[in-house]
Amino acid sequence: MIDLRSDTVTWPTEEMRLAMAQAVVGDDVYGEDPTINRLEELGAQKVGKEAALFVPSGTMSNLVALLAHTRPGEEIIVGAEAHIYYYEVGGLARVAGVLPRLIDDRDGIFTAEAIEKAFRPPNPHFPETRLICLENTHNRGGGAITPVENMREIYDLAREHGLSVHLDGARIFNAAVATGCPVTDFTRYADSVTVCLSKGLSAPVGSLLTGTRDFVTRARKARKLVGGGMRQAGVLAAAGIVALEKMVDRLAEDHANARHLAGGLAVIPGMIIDPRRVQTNIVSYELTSRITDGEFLMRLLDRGVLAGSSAPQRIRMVANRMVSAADIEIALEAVRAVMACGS
Ligand code: TLP
Repeated sequence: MIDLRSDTVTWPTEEMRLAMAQAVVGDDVYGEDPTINRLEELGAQKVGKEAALFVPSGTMSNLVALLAHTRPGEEIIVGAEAHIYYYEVGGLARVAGVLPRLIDDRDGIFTAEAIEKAFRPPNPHFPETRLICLENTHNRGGGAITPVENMREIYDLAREHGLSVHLDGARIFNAAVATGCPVTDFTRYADSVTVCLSKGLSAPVGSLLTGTRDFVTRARKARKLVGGGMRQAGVLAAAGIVALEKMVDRLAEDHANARHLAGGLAVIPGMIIDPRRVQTNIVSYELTSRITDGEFLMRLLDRGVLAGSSAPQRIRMVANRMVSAADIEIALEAVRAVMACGS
């Protein structure tokens, strides 16, 4: 099976499994798991922040960030297509109790101009705006990268207005590898950053929430509140250390495979895709022929290829370590065959 549904499908490497088996552990709620402590130090250092917190998932990392930055009833500025708003079960409203003020992030790129328009003047009718949430790379925006320059402008704007910035950097290492910029060029323009270890970096579980020491202390308490205080989770953190140390540079292979896939798809009739917009590992395209997304996915599955749909007639394929360049050719052949008999 060629699994292009997500980069979350990646299995841990042999080196990760070995590190997991040998991990020295302790009770992390007491702060006594040496492997988690090492991962948190390493993560903070890689992202250029004072501290980091190991959490089970990207969703929990973002939720804990909201809990640590805001109080119930406050407002956050967030993209209408952002993972925090779109895919996190409404945790922002249900658990953090914040009000989302939505901006248009359809193309996956944030600008200071769009964010500034969302600001409201002081007025007794309005909630207090506290936080700007960004996502880089942008999942529903097809893996788009918000350039460092935009991040800087948004951060300056946030500072001017006394707001904080949270970056959902689930795939921030993809942005760094694709642009050739150090990851800290992006992360310096956010007060807190979520980094996922279990996507392209192939760890089986886990994310890091990074920020100042003070912020991470508050986040640690919020993590406990939502049940994310793990005990001997050093067995998981061990894989995360391998992910950060060994798996970042190879993301370039996923990007090359995604580009190749996009180029191949662009010449197949019945779909709209602009390969120039494929900057990282996510390939998103629209079916314009009669075949529905559901039928398309089912027929691809019959040919041994798994993909996903992110909206009606919109297909998502994500290059990942489990899929080789040769597999991409096979996937393209399968798409050609499905479109030839299905359009
Ligand atoms: N994204 C998943 C699905 O939830 C859609 C995927 O397959 O891409 N931020 C971003 C930008 C993400 O893409 C995801 C996962 C998360 C946060 C949440 O991470 P997890 O799955 O660890 O909770």
